[in-house]
Amino acid sequence: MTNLPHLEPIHVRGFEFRVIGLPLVTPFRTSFGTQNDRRILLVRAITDEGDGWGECVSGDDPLYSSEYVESSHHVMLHHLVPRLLRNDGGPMHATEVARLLEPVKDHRMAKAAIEAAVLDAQLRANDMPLSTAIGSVVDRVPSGVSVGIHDDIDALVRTIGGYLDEGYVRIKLKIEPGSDIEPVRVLRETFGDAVPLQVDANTAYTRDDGPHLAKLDRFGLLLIEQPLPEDDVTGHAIIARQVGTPICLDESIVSAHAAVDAIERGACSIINIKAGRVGGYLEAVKVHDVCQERGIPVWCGGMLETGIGRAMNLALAALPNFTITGDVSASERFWARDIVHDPIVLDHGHVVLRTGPGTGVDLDHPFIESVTLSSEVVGTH
Ligand code: NPG
Repeated sequence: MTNLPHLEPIHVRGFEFRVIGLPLVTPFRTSFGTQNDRRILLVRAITDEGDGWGECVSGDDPLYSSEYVESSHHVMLHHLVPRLLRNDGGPMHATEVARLLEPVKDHRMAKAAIEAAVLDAQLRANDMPLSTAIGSVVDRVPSGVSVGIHDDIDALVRTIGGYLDEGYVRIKLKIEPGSDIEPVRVLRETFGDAVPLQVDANTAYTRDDGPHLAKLDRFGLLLIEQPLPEDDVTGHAIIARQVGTPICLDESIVSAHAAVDAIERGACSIINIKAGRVGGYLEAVKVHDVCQERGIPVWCGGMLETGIGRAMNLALAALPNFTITGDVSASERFWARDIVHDPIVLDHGHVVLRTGPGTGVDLDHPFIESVTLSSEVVGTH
């Protein structure tokens, strides 16, 4: 349940698209590749009532999903924005954005970023924090960290030891065939069974790998995330019957509808929610709700967001059915300098929600300008 229907509408006049480039503090390796830096498409909604900002989580390359920075930019410019500006600056609610964009197939990360910008603008105009609007129930959430694949297990142990010393309360380790059972065994041996640990395969296994993945059962992991390709929901149901560790889906869950389908087919007992992957924060709340109704716990995923996306993720992760610690780490886990003045910091293993209107973040405009690769404004002024 959101409080959004009661807000005053805004009048959207145009959008700014700004691509920035930021180096990662350390390379991040997943089963689909290694990332050293990141281009990020920021979206500014320009309204009569003031600006709002959203962040698109599309990557540089179409490796996590089919979307990437240029595809998102193109579809926003040529297909999404024209649909939103059709009513010529007439009154608009953020809750209408998804319906107006619905005829365009997929491109959920692009839609999510546009909706986030409009939502931020409308919430700021109404002086309401995102957390209040979507029904957050806590003001801080426990913080988990995602750790990339390491060739050198000693280096992996050092990395994870450092994160545990910083206070992270849960570790997620990326795995792929050839780098799975052994690193998990060494981590358990080094840090003990009490450390909350889970693994993420990012679709790197096949339907035949159930018996292999079952070898992870003895390590008491919280979950195994997305072992099979995103379109193989039935395959996940097969794996879920062969493996004792709970199966969690990420890439396969592109909407509340997909979540219900996967749950009904027995493909997962836990769901990772990422607003970008499901087409927006409002759809993410719906995914949360359908999971809650079916007794399926959820956690908040991350997509290497800057402070804008991180602040929005925190509000989402504070909903009641987010009972599993998420990838809501501090800004400095990925960025030497965030694009907001008040970066997300770790506080005794927790991260604190923003309390200001909208996303609640204060953008560091001079820094954003200095890392801008391109920018353009579309619409009327
Ligand atoms: O904490 O922001 C974060 C990163 C968490 O591992 C993480 N994200 O597959 O969930 C994932 C992975 C990812 C990152 C996927 C970037 C796609 C792009």
